Amino acid sequence: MLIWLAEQLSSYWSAFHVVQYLTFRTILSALTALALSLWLGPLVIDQLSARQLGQQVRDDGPQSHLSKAGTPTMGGVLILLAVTFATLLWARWSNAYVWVVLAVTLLFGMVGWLDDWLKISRRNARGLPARWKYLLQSIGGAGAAWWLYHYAHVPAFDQLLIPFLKDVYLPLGVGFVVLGYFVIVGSSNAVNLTDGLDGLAIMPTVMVAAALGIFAYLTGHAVFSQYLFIPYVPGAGELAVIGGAMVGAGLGFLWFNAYPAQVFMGDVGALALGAALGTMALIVRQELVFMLMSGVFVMETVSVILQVASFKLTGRRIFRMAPIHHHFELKGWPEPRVIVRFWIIAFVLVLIGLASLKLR
Ligand code: 57M
Repeated sequence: MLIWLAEQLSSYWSAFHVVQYLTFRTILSALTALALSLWLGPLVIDQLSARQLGQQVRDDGPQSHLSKAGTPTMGGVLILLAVTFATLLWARWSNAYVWVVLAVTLLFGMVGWLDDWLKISRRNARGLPARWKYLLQSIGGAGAAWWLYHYAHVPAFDQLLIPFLKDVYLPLGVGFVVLGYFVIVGSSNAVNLTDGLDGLAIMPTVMVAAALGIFAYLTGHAVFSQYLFIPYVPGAGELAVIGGAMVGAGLGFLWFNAYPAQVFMGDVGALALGAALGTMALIVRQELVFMLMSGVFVMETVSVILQVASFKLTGRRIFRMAPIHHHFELKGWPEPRVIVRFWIIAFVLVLIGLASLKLR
């Protein structure tokens, strides 16, 4: 919105031209979202507490979690408010990719909100029935992928880029829609599974969002994309503004979610953020690099799949408890140690993902 205003004002004062620069708007988007979430955080937490929107904690989990019962949840509302506001303020409204990412984020946020609300109002840990949750997520994921496939008349949307190799692509065709569905829905659920310790999901989300913002900037730039041998997707650069907003809002949320957490994000935050990352990764055509950078989310998901499969097939557990962060807790690691070590893993993976820009 402000870019439109600045364009009108720049004929009076040329300094307003600076607002046209994507890097400038990305930084301001991050700072706006950060300031907003820090400012609104205490208000939202107070409101959630006043309405008794506190977490129900399952009694079959690690004992250390029982004391977390009643911590306000649905703090993801704060993240979504900050991301949406900062994006609308600093992004170009004429860019369709921005609207797709925002729409997917808010749709998955609504699914999560419904789930959280049912859990809290019924005062038990079971919310929206799984089949409804997956149906709504599937409509959102497949719808977004289908729209992108038809809207983006860019050759890169027919190809899966293989990282670390020069000019190696797998043909996708309409398979893009299937891939897109799995990336969006998978990423949404993976972040949700990871969100089980204070700050565990939000910090890797911030790191991956920052990296995808960099990919978006380069992918939307005709010269840089050609120089780096990455796909050129006109208009994708604008997603850097959303990436910036996610970084700012995520750090603002972490301020309150840091151990010992004053608020949890709830499904409204986790499902939305995961879907947003997946959609951005699709548009910048970096699905495999995204999976690598999201290694912590992937590891958490794989631990659940292995645990469930092993338990069903052999009656034995591989981990003391899945997702894997519970395994380490039950081994006696203090919660902050698990969290920070997982952050370090995420950081290293994001660096390797960024290195794929040059190593090929
Ligand atoms: C939701 N929710 C947290 C909070 C957060 C298939 C199965 C593996 C699914 C899995 C599951 O339900 N996962 C998704 C995880 C919950 O946090 C809420 O949920 C939101 C995110 N969706 O924002 O609102 C609890 O996590 C803790 N927490 C923090 N800090 C945070 O910042 O400490 C969350 C955020 C909170 C709080 O304690 O109450 C959760 O873990 O429930 N199920 C499981 O994770 C369960 N695992 C399991 O059943 N494992 C079995 C299976 C796989 C065979 C096994 O290993 O044997 C465990 N979860 C819990 N207790 N809580 C087991 C028992």
